[in-house]
Amino acid sequence: MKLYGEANPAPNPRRVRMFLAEKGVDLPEIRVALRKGEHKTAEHKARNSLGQVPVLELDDGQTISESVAICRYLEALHPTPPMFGSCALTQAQVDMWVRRIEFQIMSPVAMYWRHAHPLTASLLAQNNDFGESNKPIVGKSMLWLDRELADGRPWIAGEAYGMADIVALTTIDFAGFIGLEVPDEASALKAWRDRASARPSAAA
Ligand SMILES: N[C@@H](CCC(=O)N[C@@H](CS)C(=O)NCC(=O)O)C(=O)O
Repeated sequence: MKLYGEANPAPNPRRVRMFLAEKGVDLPEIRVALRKGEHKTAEHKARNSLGQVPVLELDDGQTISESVAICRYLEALHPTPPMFGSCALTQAQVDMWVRRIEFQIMSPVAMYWRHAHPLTASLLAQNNDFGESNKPIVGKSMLWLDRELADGRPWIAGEAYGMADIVALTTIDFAGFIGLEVPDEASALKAWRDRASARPSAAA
């Protein structure tokens, strides 16, 4: 089994590396240079028709795309420690939070990145006004997550660190890289980020 990914700050391949680090599982990763367009070659599109990373390639050549789906597959192979919840309730809570982070924070971050950031300007016809319009949405969503975390729970989906924390940390770190910082007043979110960043897996 091997991964196709890209170096940080690319957030989606980092999710899988962090997940593997939490599990203590080692997998080779082949880097697909996004800046050189290697993800849009026929060779990579044969692995993922959307031309994106990460991709997990199984020993028989089958491939799985989408970072959360890859982690789900790896969770089934390596169930301990559980990263997608350990009972019906916590499993649903992890799913709920993964989807919330993706829709509420990752989507506007991605739209800002694609449509307003100079590093993507040569890759598509940007709509700068639309891109910029996502900036306040990201701030508002981060403040929403901060209010959620102000109840004192240690991790996003509750008592256990898991996939929702990985999706959130990779998203928030990437947002910072492109200039969308966590608002100063978001003290619970910043405290959560410090806890999550202190785990060895954050270095992945
Ligand atoms: N929903 C996908 C998103 C994958 C994605 O957007 N990956 C980025 C790198 S972090 C990429 O390949 N971007 C190039 C592109 O979309 O053309 C996942 O979770 O894996």
